[in-house]
Parts: sequence; structure tokens; C-alpha cells
Amino acid sequence: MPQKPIVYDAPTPERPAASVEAIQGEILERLIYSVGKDPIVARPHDWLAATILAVRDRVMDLWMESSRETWRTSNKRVYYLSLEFLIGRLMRDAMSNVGLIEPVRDALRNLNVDLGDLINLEPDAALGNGGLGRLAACFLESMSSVKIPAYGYGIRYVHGLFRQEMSEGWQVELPEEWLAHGNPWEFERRESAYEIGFGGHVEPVTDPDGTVRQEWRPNDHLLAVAFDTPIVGWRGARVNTLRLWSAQPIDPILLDKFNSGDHIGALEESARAEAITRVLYPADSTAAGQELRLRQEFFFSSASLQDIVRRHLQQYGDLGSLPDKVAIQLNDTHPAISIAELMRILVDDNGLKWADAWKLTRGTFGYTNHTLLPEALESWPVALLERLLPRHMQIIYQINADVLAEARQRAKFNDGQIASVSLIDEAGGRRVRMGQLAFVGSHSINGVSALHTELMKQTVFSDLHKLYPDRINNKTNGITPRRWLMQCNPGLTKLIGDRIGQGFLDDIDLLQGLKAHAEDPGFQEQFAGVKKANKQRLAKLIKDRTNITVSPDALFDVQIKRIHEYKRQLLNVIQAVAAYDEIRAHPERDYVPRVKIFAGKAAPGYWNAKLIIKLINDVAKVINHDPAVRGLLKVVFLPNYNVSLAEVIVPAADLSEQISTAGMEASGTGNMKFMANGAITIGTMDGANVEMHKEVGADNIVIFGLSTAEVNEQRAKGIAPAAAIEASPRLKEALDSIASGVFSPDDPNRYRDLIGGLRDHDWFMVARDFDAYVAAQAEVDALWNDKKRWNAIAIRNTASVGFFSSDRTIRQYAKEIWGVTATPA
Ligand code: T68
Repeated sequence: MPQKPIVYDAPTPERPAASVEAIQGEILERLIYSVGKDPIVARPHDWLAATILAVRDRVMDLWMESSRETWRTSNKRVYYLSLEFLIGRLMRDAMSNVGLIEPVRDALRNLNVDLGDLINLEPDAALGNGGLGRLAACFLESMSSVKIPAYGYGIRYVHGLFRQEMSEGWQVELPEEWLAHGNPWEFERRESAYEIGFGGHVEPVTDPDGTVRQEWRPNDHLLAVAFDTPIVGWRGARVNTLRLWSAQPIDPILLDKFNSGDHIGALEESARAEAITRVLYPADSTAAGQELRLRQEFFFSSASLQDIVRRHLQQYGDLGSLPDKVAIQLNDTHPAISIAELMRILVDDNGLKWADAWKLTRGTFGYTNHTLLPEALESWPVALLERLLPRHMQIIYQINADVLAEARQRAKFNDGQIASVSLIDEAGGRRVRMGQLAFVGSHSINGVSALHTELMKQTVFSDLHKLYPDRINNKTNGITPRRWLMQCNPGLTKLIGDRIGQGFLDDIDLLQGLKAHAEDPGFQEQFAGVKKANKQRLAKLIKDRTNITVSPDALFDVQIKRIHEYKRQLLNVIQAVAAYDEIRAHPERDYVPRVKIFAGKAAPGYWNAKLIIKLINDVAKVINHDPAVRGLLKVVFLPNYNVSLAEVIVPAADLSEQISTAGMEASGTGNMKFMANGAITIGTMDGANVEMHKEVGADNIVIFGLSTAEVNEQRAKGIAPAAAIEASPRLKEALDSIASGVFSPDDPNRYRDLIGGLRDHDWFMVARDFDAYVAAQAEVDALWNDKKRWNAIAIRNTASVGFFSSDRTIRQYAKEIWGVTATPA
């Protein structure tokens, strides 16, 4: 049956969304003709696939038009290279951005299918670990929304981040299978396949004109095949492409081997190739350091660069205009080998002179740094690079020679400074430092919050900053308000619209208008009513998943993020123990009923992080079952934290825990999501908290703890935590009870070493910040008891979130780094 053409009807006030009848017909058509199912026997997954396909159809015209426009106008394109895109579910996002939620809901209802059920059936695309991957996803949506021609380039992992289950309170990792039912969003582009080489040797070749070129002769080849997903912006402003690479063998089967009876050996090449894109490394904030990881990095960098260069040559026919028409942003150092790969393509494959190629390369790349943690700074053994990528190693040496010569001659660097800017770390086995490579090969190096950017200048890149003082700049992170306010909190979105009008949907800064209503008792009541409904929904989810009953009237105190010592979930759980001790010792006092909610995954090899999860669960078991607590305190650990779970938890939070050791959280983005949804932040002066404090005002955020300078001083002077512990009887009591096995009677020594670390060095300042944290929590209790004040502060938080929209962040990248014009939304 010929398909009828579907005319796109972008839902603006002038062009309302398509009719329910039309959508209904399209879903049925997809179910029958694409999924191949009779409606009478279709299962939920079939309806999901049919609905996604119908929604996808409705963005196709716009997708093609977006691409045509970029060709027509010769606009500059942005390429965002990231090993992670934590995009979560796509269907609600896409429907909401083109105004299809209600028509699709009605259409499905007519077909006896519930849209909510389908939304919950869609698997999360968990192609990332945490903040870095989610930032890439928010940026993709914002780039479409503010009309920037952009591509995201990454890896199509077969298994995204592991599924977390609890076994007696311990984290267990299980494989994640987001592709189990197929992926209706993606288009496989077999024609966009590139050969990727590894290993082999480098050979000098003499051209007919006598010039000598280096040519890389890899001895191992595989294919990178593109899978494209449309990313639609708000009100269909633009549709960009997320292009994910999948590794495939050049020869799917070695027939010689097969025919000689070696049936397994015949498939070996296939298995080896596919291994590259099979799993996402689950290490967050640490360098993975394994050969397969380097293969992943080069695989996707090379495929992306080949694709970018091909497209550029096709349109412009000349590589000299690369920096005018192409901006490549490196999301951390994971794609930094791209710099050497572009140099190889320019010099070896296209015959450019080294100096010209270097200028083009530097003009094209920008690099975003996401961490100062030494263990997260990537470096690769020279020997490994020489074996896997011999030509790239030569190129890195040449770049290094040029940089060091410049440092000595122009900047008069001494030996210490030379060692610090060198791309080669000579101490303890020679290694290539990817941060240094990314820095010298980029015209812009940015941090992700004001504080983080300053610390970058003072610490990891201090000497490179001296050598190139105009390269480091700040781009404070943001979140997309579409997913993190409008879609996850429709109740609040409606309430805001009713009060200040719908304009904030298109201009988030208009939320400021809510400030005038912060003290209005009627509005406060409605605002609190929305929060209550969200808390009821979360309470039900908690009951379903953990069998713990919590009261939606209690204060929901939430810390959800990766488990890491610097993020200090330990500080939070020790405070829970101290609160528990106090309730038992002083039953006569008044207490604010609290539910402490935790969620987050630990890297599988990070023992202390896994132990902290177990501790939270052990503490929860004791506190939740002690009748003396009378329900005044509950502790909940929700398993398998992911984007979809965050979308339920964030709108229901009263208190947002952002309590990292000052100087260690580059930015944080969870803090911004809570702020948008009217939670009050308790936090340290770290990362973007500093800017939140400025935006919302000191009276509307609860700040505590040592500053970055004070943390550094404690560490530098070797000030021991003992004094802080001695001075705080409640800390001492809590630590003693945990260390002595009160919460782990089955294994009394389980937490001895963990607590021992706090008594010994306390690198993360848990003991030294403890009393300040307890005092800050008391401040929170006092605010909670003054409901008018609490509600006013919560409203002011939502009102002040505009600065933290990723649209603002992206506009700054566009203007200050990429040199592309973002059309105002
Ligand atoms: C996070 N980094 C920062 N890293 O910790 C966070 N690392 O402060 C910031 O808000 C966020 O980036 C966005 O800028 C990460 O999430 C990783 O996930 C990671 C993954 C692999 C290797 C190293």
C-alpha cells in the first residue's frame, strides 16, 4: 500500500498539532505495515514500537529540512564528540517538543492503549555514567532548540550502564539490554561506513614530485557503521542528528576457516570487532586505563573525523576552510586522539604542510574539562600507543616538540615548567597525557563552573595557562528545562503557566516573574499541593520497589548521584545515624519527620563506594525497624538509579543534598534539576552551587562547610581530623557505633576500615565538616517548621533557575567558542 505523505504540522499557536484521528491512523498504519502486527494480537511492545514510529514520522520532514537548510545556507556545523550520551527515554521528549502528547494520548485511548504505560515501557538509553553523559544529552536537545546545526557523535554500545540490583544491601551489577526489543528510533546507515585501522607500521612514501610522506599501514581493520537518531528541539525548532558508531568486522565470516571445520575460529574476527562497541565502561571519574578503552576512543574518533572531513569536502571541496565551517567540541579527553587523527588526515592523506594543518586543527577543536581529580586524568603508555597507533604516536611527538620549543623560546620556561606542559609524562613509565594533548590542540579550553575554571587555571593547567593565557574560559553547565521541568513536572508547569502565563516555555528567564508571587498564600498553597502530589507518587514507587512505607508529609531529603567519596554520601548517612541516636536519647524533643532518600551506582571496582551503599542499607534496616524512632526518620536506598528514576524523584524532593568536599565537584547538574523543581539546596561552596547561591540569594539556600582554600590548607598542613572528632560528641558516638558493628552485627568489622579512614586522614573532610553540616540541617528543620518561609524559598528557587538552562550554556558555547549564531528561540 502506498504510504500517504505526512505533512508536518509544527504545533505553534498558529499551527496546532495534528488531529487525533490522523495520529490514530498513523499509529495503526505503523503497527500493521512496519511492526507487522494485527491490532487484535499486538502486545504492549508492539504498540510502543508503532507509536514511536508514528512520532518519528512526524519529525522526518523537519529533519530533512534542517539538514537541507544547513547545506543551502553554508552555515557552520557543530560536532559534539562524546563517549557518552545519557539520553534516557526519547518518546515523551520528542512528543512534548512537537506538541503531540495530548493527541497521541487520545489516539491511543481510542485504541484501548494507555500512553503512560507505553512511556514507562520504553527502555532508558543509558549510554553514559553520570553528569558528563547527561550533559551531552541536554546539550543535544538545546542545540536543536536554539537552532544550531549540530551532530552528536558517540558509540552505540550494545550494553549501556549496568543494571543495579541489591542483594542483602550489596550492589550487584547485571547487564543492561536496551536493544532487546529493537530500537525504533534509529536508522542504520550502511552507506556511511568507514574503515578503522589499528596496529601495523608507518612507511615513508615518495610522491612523484619527490616529496616524502609518512603513510600508516595498519594490520588490523574493522568497520564503523553509523546509526542515526533524530533529536528534535523545542516546538520542532530544528532536528539534529545523534550519530552513534557500531563496530563490525570487514569479513563477517572467514569462509576458509569455516570450510576447514574451524567453525568458531571462523567467527573470531567478527567477535573481536564487535567487542569494541559492546559495553560502556562503568568507571566514572576514573581513567579506565585498558586497551579496549583506547580502542573505543580511537574507533569513534576516527569514524567521526572521517565523516566530518568527507562532508566538508563534499560541500566545500577544500580543507582550508575547515575552522570556518566546522567546530568540534571534545567532551573531556576521551576523544582527544581526534587531534592526532585530524593531523594525520590533513598531512598524510591530503598533503597539507604540517604548520598549516596545525593551524586548521587548533582552529577547529575546543576541549571541555570535567574534572580535576588526578585519578581521572587520562594518560596512555607510550608503548601501547606505539603498538596500536604508531603514526599517531609520531604525530604526538612532533606536536610535543613544537610546543616545548615554543615554551622554551617564547615563554622562557624552566625545566620544571617544561615537564609540566609536556605531552609525555616521563615519571614512572612514559605516558601520553591526553589533557595536555587536548589543550595544545584546541583554541578553547573550558571548565564547567566558575569555580572549577579558576581551579583549572591554578592547578592541572597552570603552566599551559601561562603559555596560552587566552585559551581557558568558563561555560557553566546547564540542564534542559523541557525534560527537567516541563515533562517531569507537568503539575508545576501548569501551575506556573496559570500564574505568569505561558511565555516561560519559550523564555525561561520569565520564571523570574514568580518571585512576585513567592509570598502569596494562595500560590504557596498551590505550589505545596503540586509538591505533595509528586511526593505521593514517589512514596508509592518507594513502597513498590523497596517495600518501605514513607509519609508524603515528611521532609523528603534527597541525595541521588554516582556514589563517590568526594560526593560524601558518607557524611549524609553518618548524620542520619547521629539523628537516630538523638531521637532515641531524647524522645521528648520535637523532630521534623524526615525521609532520607539515596540512589546511585558505584563503579564496580570501587570498593569504598560499594561499601557506602551497603552501609546506607544496613543503617536503613536498623532505623526503619526501630519502634523508638516512631517513623520520625526513614532511610531509603532506591536501586538502579537512572534518568527515568530521576524524573520521578526530582519533582518530589524537598531538600537537595549537594555536599561534595569543596573544590572537588566540577559543577554538578543534579543541583540545577532540583532547583527548577522547587527543592531547597543544602550544599557546600563547590561547583555550580557557588553560582546558585549567587542567583537565588544567600537567604534561599543553606550553605555550610569548609571552603576550597580551607580544604587545601587542612591538607597542606596535614591537620589531623582527630581534633574535630574529639570536639564533637555526636560525631564520635556515630562513628563508634558504625565502626563497632551496631549496624552490621553479622559482620562487626565491616565498616572498621571505612571509619578508620575518617579517623586517620579524612581526605574528604567528612569529620571536619560534620558539625557544620548538622547545624545546617538544623537550619533546614527550622525553615521546614515555618511553612510560609519554606514555600517562599522553594518558589524563589524555581524562579531563579533560568541561568541554569542549557539553552544559555549552549548560546555561550556558540558565541564564544564555536563562532556559530544561535537563532533566538
Ligand atoms: C561530571 N563528570 C562532573 N565524569 O563530576 C560533574 N569520567 O561535576 C559535572 O557536573 C559533570 O561532569 C558535567 O560537567 C563525570 O560525569 C564521568 O562520567 C566520567 C566518565 C568516564 C571517565 C571519567
